[in-house]
Amino acid sequence: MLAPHVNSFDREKLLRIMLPKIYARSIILYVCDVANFEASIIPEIFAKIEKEHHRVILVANKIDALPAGFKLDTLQLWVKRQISKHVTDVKKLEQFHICLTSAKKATGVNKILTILEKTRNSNFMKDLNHLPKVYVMGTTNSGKSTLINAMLKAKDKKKMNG
Ligand SMILES: Nc1nc2c(ncn2[C@@H]2O[C@H](COP(=O)(O)OP(=O)(O)O)[C@@H](O)[C@H]2O)c(=O)[nH]1
Ligand SMILES: [Mg+2]
Repeated sequence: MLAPHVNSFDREKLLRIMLPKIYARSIILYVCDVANFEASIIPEIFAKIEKEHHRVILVANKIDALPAGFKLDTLQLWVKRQISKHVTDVKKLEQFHICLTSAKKATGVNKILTILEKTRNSNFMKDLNHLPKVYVMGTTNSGKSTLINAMLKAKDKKKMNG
């Protein structure tokens, strides 16, 4: 969505146009590149998430690119700590699910589908007067397109297996 080289004027303008269009009580799939985590965070989006009622699936993508033997438990904790730097109210961390994925190798994708399904059927999304909205966000090259394709494939596979 936003490349790091987008100059600040364009960036502000883009965010100003785009952020108000997000429906309240939505699901936000926020895709980060684990190898470039800090640069994958768009603070304005985090501020928006915190102000409104959304559920966030923080996707820490490209785990296949980590050095062999990297402990995923440790990574999960590390990601949580990084997010906590970007929210002012720690209680808001409860809105976040953290999913470690490799969109390229389709690792961790089923967990996202399960969370999406549970959230869609939960009280959180009850009585909406529009279809539930899911937004896929993240900086350029974090893997959004690859993830969407992997999710569609995994969903087809699930359907075929009944
Ligand atoms: N190693 C690795 N590369 C990935 C992964 N997901 C995406 N990529 C690569 O990252 C680049 C950007 O991916 P893309 O889905 O186009 O990102 P987008 O700009 O967010 O839509 C492409 O070269 C992808 O092949 C992943 O899980 N692991
Ligand atoms: Mg893309």
